[in-house]
Amino acid sequence: MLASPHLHVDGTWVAPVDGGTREIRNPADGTVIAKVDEAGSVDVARAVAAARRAFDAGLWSTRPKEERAGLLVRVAELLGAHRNDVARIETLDTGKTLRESYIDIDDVIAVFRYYADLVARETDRLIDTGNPAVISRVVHEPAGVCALIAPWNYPLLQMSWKIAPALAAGATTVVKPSEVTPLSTIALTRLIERAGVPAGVVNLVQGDGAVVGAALTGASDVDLISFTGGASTGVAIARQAAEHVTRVALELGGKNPHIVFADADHDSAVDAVLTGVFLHSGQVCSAGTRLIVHESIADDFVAELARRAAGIRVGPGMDPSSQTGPLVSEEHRAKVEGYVALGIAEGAELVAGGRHPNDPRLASGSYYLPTIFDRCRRDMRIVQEETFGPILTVERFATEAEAIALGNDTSYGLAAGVRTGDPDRGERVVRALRHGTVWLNDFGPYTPAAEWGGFGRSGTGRELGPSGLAEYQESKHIWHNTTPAVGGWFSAGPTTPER
Ligand code: TXE
Repeated sequence: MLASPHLHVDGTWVAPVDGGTREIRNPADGTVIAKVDEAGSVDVARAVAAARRAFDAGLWSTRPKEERAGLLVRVAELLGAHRNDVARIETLDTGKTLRESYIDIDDVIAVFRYYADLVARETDRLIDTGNPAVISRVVHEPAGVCALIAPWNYPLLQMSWKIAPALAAGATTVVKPSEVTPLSTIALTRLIERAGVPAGVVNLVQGDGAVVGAALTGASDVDLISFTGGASTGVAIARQAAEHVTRVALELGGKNPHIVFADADHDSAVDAVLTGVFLHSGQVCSAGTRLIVHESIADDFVAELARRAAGIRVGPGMDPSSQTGPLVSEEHRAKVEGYVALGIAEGAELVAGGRHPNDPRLASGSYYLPTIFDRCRRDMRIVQEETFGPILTVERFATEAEAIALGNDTSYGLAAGVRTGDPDRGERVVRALRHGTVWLNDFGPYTPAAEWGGFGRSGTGRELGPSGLAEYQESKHIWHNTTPAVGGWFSAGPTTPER
């Protein structure tokens, strides 16, 4: 599918020195779709050294911002020209529907264009010190060598949220996609190369987290790590980074509440709850996996959700009639099944799904039916832990204060949704929720211009928006005295009485 070799170091596609190869499977049917070269620790060291050399030589960091912006625009144009190929790759690799892959690519194009525009408009910050002889300004400089590590649920999108601002800032990078879904990142690296990025600015290594990821995040020449993935991996990376006082930005998922008040518009609320949790079979960090619904409407609301969930067409992502695809792998499906068994054991009431589809045509893929648990309690693990699968839990509330308390009762804090017909209540509740994104009468959309990231265990730092660029920059204060004169601190006579 994508010709080997698959490692990109110092502007050249190279075979691994001490790595191996991995079979990449299509989760829709288990077939092998590619054999990908994987790095060993020597390959990682070479990639980091190439990024270091490129950075220290100023190959990219010293280029005018207009030139950096121009490269990002060319990447956006190339992605547009190769939209069909890249969408196909993403669907075969992740299992998501082709329609979703097209949406991802269009979002990625928008992100490259956004950062091109943002960096082109960036100016120094002038500070009035009160001294007319001094020009004081804060300038932005690239953070240095950046290790960019992405997960498998939105491989192209999550990586682009990192690569686009890193390149805009003038940083150099070593990129590591998930070993489960490396293909679209290989394609993107080829397009960035074609767009004319200097050698050594974007280096690509493949491989598993324990070997390749850890070698990358432990490298002393890495100045910044940007990671999206599981919470326990994020903790391990932060610990490792502390050794070299490396900057770290973490996006670690969520357990996201969707609060529905009795005065919400019923049909759009049902629709939003279904889409919020079952899109991409729940493999979304901001999925609305916790329905918190007013007790007066809960029975009807849940019955309607269960009826609609049973009608969702699960199938191969390449089949246009599929509404959602398989889980990313057999291993991941086993984890999701474990959570369903746990929910039953904890006493939640299974009202939809809870099993593989019966359709024999889906038997060789890692499919799982949209699943709903009613009568859940906040102390259940199924309510507190990120299952990353198509599982909705339902809790009921009586008062607004209770809804807020439930919505904040999570160690995560990535995203939340609120549905109400009362604007005053809406404003009160969205302000009270401790989450990085809160949707009022909507669920899921984002814009490249607005920050994305989490409170609590959902991570540190922000992607997208101006903060997403600042993540890859250092601030430098330049104090310029235009009329230097003798200060006189030591040359004048004593200013205080002798002791
Ligand atoms: O993630 P990992 P996994 C959640 C979700 C899922 C769980 C585990 O709940 O079930 O995380 O998924 C690399 N040093 N999310 O196992 O292991 C790894 O190779 C450096 C939430 O896939 O965190 C991959 O490139 N790197 C999430 C990336 O980290 C390491 C999206 C993510 O892998 C490493 C996906 C190490 N020690 C899963 N170990 C979200 N926030 O959107 C692994 N990696």
